[in-house]
Amino acid sequence: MANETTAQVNPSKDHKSEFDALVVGAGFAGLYQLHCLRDRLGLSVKVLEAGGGVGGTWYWNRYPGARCDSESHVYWYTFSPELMREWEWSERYPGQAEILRYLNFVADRFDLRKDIQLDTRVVAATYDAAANRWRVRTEAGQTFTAKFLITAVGCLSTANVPNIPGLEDFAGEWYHTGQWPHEGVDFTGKRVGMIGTGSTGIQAAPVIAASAEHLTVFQRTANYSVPARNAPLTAEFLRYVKDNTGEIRAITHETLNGMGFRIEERLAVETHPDDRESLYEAAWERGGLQFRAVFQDMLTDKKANDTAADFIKRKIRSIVTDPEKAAILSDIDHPYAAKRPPIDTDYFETYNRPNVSLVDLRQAPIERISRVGIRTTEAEYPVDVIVFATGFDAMTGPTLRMNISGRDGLTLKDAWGAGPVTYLGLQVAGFPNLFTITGPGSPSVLTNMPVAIEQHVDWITDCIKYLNQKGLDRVEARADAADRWVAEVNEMANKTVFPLATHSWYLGANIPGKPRVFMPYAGGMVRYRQICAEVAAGGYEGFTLS
Ligand code: NA7
Repeated sequence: MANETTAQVNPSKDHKSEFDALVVGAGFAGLYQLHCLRDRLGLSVKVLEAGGGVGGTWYWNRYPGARCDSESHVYWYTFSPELMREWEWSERYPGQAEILRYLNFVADRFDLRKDIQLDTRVVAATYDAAANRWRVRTEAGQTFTAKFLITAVGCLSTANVPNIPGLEDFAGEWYHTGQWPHEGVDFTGKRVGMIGTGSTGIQAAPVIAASAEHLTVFQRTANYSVPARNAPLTAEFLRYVKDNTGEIRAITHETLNGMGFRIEERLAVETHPDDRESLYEAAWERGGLQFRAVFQDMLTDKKANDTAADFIKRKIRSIVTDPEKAAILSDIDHPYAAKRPPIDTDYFETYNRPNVSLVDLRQAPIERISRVGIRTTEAEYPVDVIVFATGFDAMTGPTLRMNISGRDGLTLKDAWGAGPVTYLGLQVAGFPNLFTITGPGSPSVLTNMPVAIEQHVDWITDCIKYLNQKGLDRVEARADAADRWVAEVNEMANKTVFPLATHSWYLGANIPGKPRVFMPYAGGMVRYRQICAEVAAGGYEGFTLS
């Protein structure tokens, strides 16, 4: 997709290399962190960004149908009421191009570009204890140093192209959805094979099918999806947003996961089946992630969850006319929302098109990619284009690939060898003055991300301000505090149905060899925000300050 907002000048290739703080990544997190440290604390800050433009996730994920699952009036920054009034969304869910325009608007509005260096991938970061500075090296061989290093690299930014034998021999084109060509891909007259039915594949399939000669979807794990019911926003709703910026921000701070809706108090297990059905039906019609809000116990009680799962499976079978396809699509092996729940526009309906077929990889796994297509243990499917909608090395991947070494030569890779160990998802013991925005152990991917990001950035900003005010130079998570936090993360996860989806990327299970640890904090944003605030109010309890 050609996008005028990405043709950017790169004004920041100057020679200064020493800063108070380095921020890696210029998506939602990096942009706001730059604004806070530079404009509120007066620090010298440089943002290093691998992409050719700002926007993070929304710079890279340009696949057909790419759209946010959070509703637009809560998927933005809320730190500035003026900014909320100046920007106007066009649809209930913002599309990729519109979010990218928004982030570019923010970069201009707060004059951020001059401190962002684009096309700059960080390949190493080493803590120099004697100097108390982080030394950061880029792919091009530039070095920078700073007292504080802040990773704003996102949770889903390391593309996972599965290691399927034969890809190098494939005669056609192939793409990963998270590294989509800016000029777009023309599917006209092409036979397309798409691997993956997560949120991405579910968004992409209907759009690809509309222009391709034929689309074959390769499904390993059947997935739930609820209609998004996307639509243009009315003038009345836009007026409501402009008039209620404070209330909108307040709601996202009060809800479990920073969304714009509250989860109902009622329990599925105590609701009469007829009433339950009506409530689910109404939620299906309303559409969106809000489906999860129908009952309080949906994610904590398997029996309650079963009622939602059963409803959606019946919906799938009622939409998809071919009984064989319907059976494959509705044969879902995990609780609803235990893996990230997608929302869609005409996903299941797409299987009723004559040019769409479905391959059940559970029955016959992919064996290899041949010169002409995708070969399973049962058949070969000739294709001209392969789309890998195969997700990401989530949560730890983007941070680990920066080759971070802390105190006494401890590498992050070793520190996280058995799975990520963090304190509050914000810091790692052994890595002084390193902050990880929406790191593993924080609510991150279980929330509406901008809300989690603003909370982290504000907390980090306050922490650095505190150090400066007290004449302190160093903050480091204590190992015992981190261990206690990991126990809390596990305890919260075990109160939910999340761990029952044993193959989810929340657990790292999509990446061969990755430790299986439930990575995000499932205790909810409200509880998490309160814990973080108490830690700060208590003089940064659990951290060593020196
Ligand atoms: P996901 O949710 O990780 O989905 C990836 C899909 O690709 C999923 O269906 C996987 O099946 C499938 N997959 C992955 N590797 C393979 C191999 N080797 N063979 C066949 N199928 C495979 O990624 P998305 O990009 O859809 O979504 C990521 C997040 O972005 C999303 O949750 C939102 O938060 C935004 P599996 O289920 O592992 O069997």
